[in-house]
Amino acid sequence: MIKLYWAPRTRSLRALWVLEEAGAPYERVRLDLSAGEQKSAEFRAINPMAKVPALTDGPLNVAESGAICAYVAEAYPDAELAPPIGDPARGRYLQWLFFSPGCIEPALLAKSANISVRPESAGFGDFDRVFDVLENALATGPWLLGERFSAADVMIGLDLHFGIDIFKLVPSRPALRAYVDRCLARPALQRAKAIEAAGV
Ligand SMILES: N[C@@H](CCC(=O)N[C@@H](CS)C(=O)NCC(=O)O)C(=O)O
Repeated sequence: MIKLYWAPRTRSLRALWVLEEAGAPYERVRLDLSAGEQKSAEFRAINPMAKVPALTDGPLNVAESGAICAYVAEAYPDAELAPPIGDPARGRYLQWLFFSPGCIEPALLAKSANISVRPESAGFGDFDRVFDVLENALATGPWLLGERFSAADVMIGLDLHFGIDIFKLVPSRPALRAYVDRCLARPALQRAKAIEAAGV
């Protein structure tokens, strides 16, 4: 059975949400980050980066929230969280899955740290371009792949929720706001948030 190593108010919410969407049976192991439990030798054997989330599934270890979303989507195909190999929608699915750590996170980091970078050198181009591209992708919606919800929405939906609602770094454009609200209305995300609030 999957064992999820997690902590509240972290990127673990992505893993909780995707597991809840998949309907996967899983056990949670909460780490106390302030006590440094993520730095134990036992946990570093699972994630050498000493960060949550990470999961084990029998002998398999996987860390990085994007990789966890991809793994869960493929391990539970009946939940239809990823277009299968051979489906043309898989191209965009993979693109959006990688867009979160590859473009959105660095754009948010650069903005919050007030770092300016040459758009030609920065993988994300520039901050406005990232959110213009997302706004355009969501113009037809309701999800990044149109009518199909996918694990990429877990990554990007939470990036936008945090970027707009929590860190207030991303301007709340109507298409982005409506998309975040659709994500927040999903029962699986509500269950994940309830787990986070309960802390167990
Ligand atoms: N790229 C990683 C980032 C994971 C990450 O930064 N986790 C933070 C919480 S959001 C953490 O574990 N921090 C504790 C520490 O670094 O000691 C992912 O997407 O999973």
